[in-house]
This record gives sequence, structure tokens and C-alpha cells, in this order.
Amino acid sequence: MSTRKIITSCTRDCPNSCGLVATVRDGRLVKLLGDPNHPLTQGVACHKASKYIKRVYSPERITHPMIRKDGQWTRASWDAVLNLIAERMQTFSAESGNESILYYQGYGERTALKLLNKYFFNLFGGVTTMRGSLCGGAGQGAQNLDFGERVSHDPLDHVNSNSMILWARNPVSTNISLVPLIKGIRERGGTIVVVDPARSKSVALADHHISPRPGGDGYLAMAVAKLVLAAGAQDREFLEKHAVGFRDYKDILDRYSVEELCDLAGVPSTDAETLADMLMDQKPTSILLGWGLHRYEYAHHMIRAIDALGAISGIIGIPGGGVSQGFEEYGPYDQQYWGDDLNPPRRTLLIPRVGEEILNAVDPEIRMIYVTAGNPVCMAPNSNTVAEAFGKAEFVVYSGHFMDDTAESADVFLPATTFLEDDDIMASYGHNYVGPVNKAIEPVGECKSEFHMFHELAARFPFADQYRRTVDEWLQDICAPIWEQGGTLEMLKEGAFRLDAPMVPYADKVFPTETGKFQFMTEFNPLEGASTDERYPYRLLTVAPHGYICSERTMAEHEPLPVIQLNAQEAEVRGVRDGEPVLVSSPVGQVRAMLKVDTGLRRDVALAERGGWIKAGHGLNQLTRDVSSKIGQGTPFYETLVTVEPCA
Ligand SMILES: Nc1nc2c(c(=O)[nH]1)N[C@H]1C(S)=C(S)[C@@H](COP(=O)(O)OP(=O)(O)OC[C@H]3O[C@@H](n4cnc5c(=O)[nH]c(N)nc54)[C@H](O)[C@@H]3O)O[C@H]1N2
Ligand SMILES: Nc1nc2c(c(=O)[nH]1)N[C@H]1C(S)=C(S)[C@@H](COP(=O)(O)OP(=O)(O)OC[C@H]3O[C@@H](n4cnc5c(=O)[nH]c(N)nc54)[C@H](O)[C@@H]3O)O[C@H]1N2
Ligand SMILES: [Mo]
Repeated sequence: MSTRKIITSCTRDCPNSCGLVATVRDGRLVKLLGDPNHPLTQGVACHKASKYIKRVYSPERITHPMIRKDGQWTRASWDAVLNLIAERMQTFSAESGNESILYYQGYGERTALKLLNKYFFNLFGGVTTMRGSLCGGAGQGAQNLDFGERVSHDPLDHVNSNSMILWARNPVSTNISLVPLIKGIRERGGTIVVVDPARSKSVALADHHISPRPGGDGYLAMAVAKLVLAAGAQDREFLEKHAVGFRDYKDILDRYSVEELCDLAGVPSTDAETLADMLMDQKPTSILLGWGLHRYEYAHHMIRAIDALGAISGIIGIPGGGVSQGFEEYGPYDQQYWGDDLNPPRRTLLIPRVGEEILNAVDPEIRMIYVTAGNPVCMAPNSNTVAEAFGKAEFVVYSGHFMDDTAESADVFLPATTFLEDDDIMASYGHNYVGPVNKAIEPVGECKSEFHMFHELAARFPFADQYRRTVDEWLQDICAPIWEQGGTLEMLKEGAFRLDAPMVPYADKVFPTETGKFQFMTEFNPLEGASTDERYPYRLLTVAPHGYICSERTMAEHEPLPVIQLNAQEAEVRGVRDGEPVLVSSPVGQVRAMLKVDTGLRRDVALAERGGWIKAGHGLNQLTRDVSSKIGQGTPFYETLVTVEPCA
């Protein structure tokens, strides 16, 4: 019996990007645990990592290419499917132009070699692609306005924090390597506050849980800023020397009393006092923003008000401080390998409105859609429209692991390898390390990596020679900026490499903004983002599940109905009961769900977990509206109002 241990990195859609050790016995993966030598993740990986083995060997996994004919999926050879795709691409290109083809790159795997997916389409002459984000667009856009460029504190800098605010962030479920750092702050006597309308699992780590009205956080941040200013505890030097717009921001604050702001935020004023006291007495405070804040049309109001609070209370550019959010997962690479400079700019469609955008595309219409590592029919907003758009396309290619909602709308299924069957490099959107992706096992069945699929597809086109290089040759070029920082491919195959990124961003108080200074929000319209509708009294929050990442699941793993939580008094008002099925309706759709009554939940919230498949009876994005955030082209999933009623 031969047992091998392979160092690798988790490439799933998660800020943690854990260093992993895969144990392989006789060619079969038997264990997947944290790599004790990873400087940040330090041997800890979440429970989803060890469970991932089941996913790799799941009987539901599609492990050979398939073609759908007359509604029936049939097994096909790689040659047959690749020939078909090449033939269709050429036909659509000749008849309607390249822009009749849409390439949709999902969030499922964001490694170095994934740049080359788009490179393939750009070698082809460029096609229609997506712009904007289903994930962090709004927050990044907002922080860019304040700081010039969003740069977060290295997570290891939190050892210098004496308190922390987890603002719309749930690391216990979504970012496990922060947990020991958070516990460390508490062990040093520091306070942890969670700001979240829902009682997330991270509340267990906190001294206080503040539960604002969804979308009300801007007001809360403004109330706290007023308290800090009233106490004369603002960072005068920072405001005078390193910031612009403070006077105008102060004018906005002066329009309200602390009580009014807390009222608008939906919290008692003692909550604002708790935060203000902490920021003043337990310096430095680190504020960690979660993705929950991004999913609003006016997300930038909230995020900019929190950035402003950070500036006023003197935590910007300070070890242990900062208003941190995410990192650039594609940042470390040579961006030319997206291939965007190979052609004149091609058409892009707005991802927050992907369904409508596809349906409305003209000159040319979208005739073919090619999806990799994403499940937009399930995960993009307003699923019914997305499904209609995919249904209308003449030819849909899906590359992935399972027969999910998007695969169901496809004509060709390309079975992709998981990261355990691939060689690659992985950077993170939650820390500053790049790590190796080393192949632990041979591809299951006939699965192929995305790289090899495009490689073989390219062989069917005149530009074959430009694509035909080995994985290592490509990595050498794509990762050139990492080599400039002292890394080598050999080093990177052995373990994580820390990028040349600051532990403490803006430590010199110079900001890459136009003014070189921190820029306060200077305009604020209170009417924006305050929509309510009597017919739909609850705001639907569809948050990250603890046990799964987004829609990465199998049919067998679904409960018969998604669970929706409602406050106990509201359940009574609606005449619905705990443990019984209910009908959840929004202006755009309806879903049946199982009611769970919660006495502690805010009365204005309906809480559920995202990611369940439509075909399994879930599909909560059938309820969500497809609008774009005002800043950052993000997706305001939580701008969805619903009502709940008994189910016939
Ligand atoms: N287990 C697990 N891990 C994951 C994922 C997953 O699905 N499951 N998904 C991955 C992805 S794609 C991402 S982007 C990250 C997300 O990581 P997180 O941001 O940590 O997780 P979310 O659940 O998206 O949002 C965090 C919290 O924001 C709260 N929230 C919603 N609206 C508001 C609001 O208006 N104000 C405040 N203060 N809070 C609000 C929600 O109730 C939720 O508890 O996690 C990644 N990791
Ligand atoms: N209602 C609601 N909807 C949301 C959100 C929300 O909060 N509420 N959050 C949004 C967020 S933050 C995000 S990031 C998006 C995610 O949206 P998507 O990226 O569309 O959805 P995922 O479910 O993450 O799908 C990723 C898929 O990629 C596959 N995959 C992984 N690695 C590879 C690979 O190497 N090759 C191929 N071909 N496939 C691979 C996985 O098996 C999985 O099926 O969803 C968004 N949708
Ligand atoms: Mo995300």
C-alpha cells in the first residue's frame, strides 16, 4: 500500500484559501486537512475541506462528457464535444459575429490558470463577457472612492488589535483562520462586537451583538462618529493633514441627532455608545467588513460611512486598526494573460442583471453561452429571467462538476476536474499568500481541467500555437510579478509564498486618491435605499450557509424545502407556524419554504441560506430582484422584500 502526502491549497470560493495536506492512498484521496506549515491557516481547515473528498467521489458527479439531444443527455467522447463546440463557435461567429457568443466565468475557481479561459476567447477574436460582480463589487467600488484603492490589513496584523468589529461578516462560517486571531483579541481583554441583523454563528465569539435594520448600518456608523466627535476623541491630525471632505461630512452628521440616527439604523442608542466607547477606549480597533454589506443598492453609503468612522476615530494606517474587507485574488498575476489587449474592446453585459441583459442583447443577439465554474441560473438574481435567457440561447456549454440548475439548461456538459486533480497556483481574496495547487490524484473518470479543455479546444482553431504550452510554461509567465518579488515556481510548489503587500496599508498616510488623501463621503441622500412596501413587509437576507459554499452541493444533500426564519410575533401576524410549509413571495417570484420561528430575530427580516438548487425545490434567487448597485456594479441581492403566508 502506498501513501503519499501532497501539499496543496483550497481553491474554493472562500477568503480563507487554506493551505492543505492531501493524503492519498493507492491513488485515492483519503484525507484532506490543514497544512500546519501555512503561515496563516496554520493547520486549521474548515469542516468543508475534509467533507470535500465526498464531493470528489460523489456518485452524482459527472465524470464524462455529455451532449443533450432531443432533451436527453447522452454520453459522448471528448473529441465529439470539442468538435461540436468548435463547429458551433465558428458558425455563430460567421453568421452573427463573435459577440453572439457569451463567455460567463463564475466564481467557483479563481486560480492563476483561469486567466487563460478568457485568453482563449480573446485569441478567438474576443466575445461578449460579463462586467460587474455578484460578489464584492459594491464594497470595492465604495472603498476605492475613500482610499483610492481598497487594500486590507494583513490578517496577521490583527494580533495588534485591541478590539474588533465584525461588521456584516461571519468568519466562523466563512473565514475560519480569523477565528484564532479574534479569540486572541479577547484573551488580551479586548472587546469583539458583531454587527449583523441576523444572529450568525460568529455572535458566539463576541461580547456584543448589534442587530441593525438591514441596510441601516450607515446611520449606525454616523451615530457612532457623532459620539466620538462629541467626546472630542477624533484623530485631529489625521482629519487635518490626511483627509479631505471632513467639513462636508460633518455637515451631513449635523443634520441628525444621535437618537435620530439610531432610530433610522433600527438600534437603541446604547448600541452606538458601545461602539463609540470601544473605538475610544480599546484602541486600536480593527473593523472587518463582510460581504453582507455589499448586497444593497446603496451599499456605498454604508461602507463609506464606516470608512469615515474609521478615519474619525484614528484607526486608518495604524497597526491593529483599519477598515478591512478583501484582497485581489487575481492581483498577483500578469494581467495581460486575460488577453483583453489582443482585440478592440468587445461587448460586456452587466452581471447583476444577467438575465435581462442576455434577453435584451441585440446586434448581435446572444446565440451561445459558455459557462465555467459558475451556476448563474441558481446564484444570479431573478432566476426566472436567467433561466429564460439561458433557454433562449441556441447553444449552451457548461463546464463543471454536477448537474446543477445551469447544467440543466445546457446542451453540452464538460466534466471539470476539482483542484485535487490539477496543477495550478492560488491567490486569495482573504489574505496575502499565494499557494501551490499540486495534483493529488489523477482526474476522476474522464474529467479534464479547464486548462486542458481550452488547450484541446484551441487545437481546433488557427491560433492553436499561441495556446499550446505546458502548465509550467504558462505559470512561469502568468506569475512573473511574483518572481519579481523573490518567488520561484519551485518555491511555490512547496508551500505558500507571501506577496509583497503591506501588513498595514496606508501607514504613510498617503492614499492613491486624486488628492493623495483619504476622501470623506460628502453627499448623502437619506431617501435613497429606504424602500419599503406594505405588501412585502420583510427584507429577505439569503446568507452564506455554514455547511456549503454557495451552490456547491448535490441533489442528495438538499432538504425537501429551504428553511426560512421569521420572528415569532410576525409568524403569528401572518398566521404561519414553526415547522410548517409556507409560501414566500416577492414582486418577482414565489418559493415554497419550511418556516422556522425565531424569537430573537428582527421583525423586519426573513432569513434564509443561499445556494439551494431550483431543481431540488430551493432556488431563493427566484425571489431576488436584478438591479445593480449604484457604485461598483455589484448585486443588491438583499434589496428584496417578501411576504410569507400559509401554504395551501
Ligand atoms: N460556509 C461558507 N463559506 C463561504 C461561503 C458560503 O457560501 N458558505 N461563501 C463565500 C463567499 S462567495 C463569500 S462572498 C464570503 C462571504 O462571507 P461573509 O460576508 O462573512 O458572509 P455572508 O453570509 O455573505 O454575510 C455576512 C453577514 O452579513 C449579514 N448582513 C446582511 N445584511 C446586512 C446589513 O445590512 N448589515 C449588516 N451589518 N449585516 C448584514 C448577514 O446576516 C450575514 O450573517 O464567504 C465565502 N465563504
Ligand atoms: N440570493 C443570493 N445569491 C447570491 C449571494 C447571496 O448572498 N444571496 N451571493 C453571491 C456571491 S457572494 C457569489 S460569489 C455568487 C457565486 O456564484 P457562482 O459562482 O455562480 O456559484 P457557485 O455556487 O459558487 O458555483 C461555482 C461552481 O463552480 C464549480 N467549480 C469549482 N471549481 C471549478 C473548476 O475548476 N472548473 C469548473 N468548471 N467548475 C468549478 C463548483 O463545483 C460550483 O458548481 O453567488 C451570489 N449569489
Ligand atoms: Mo462571494
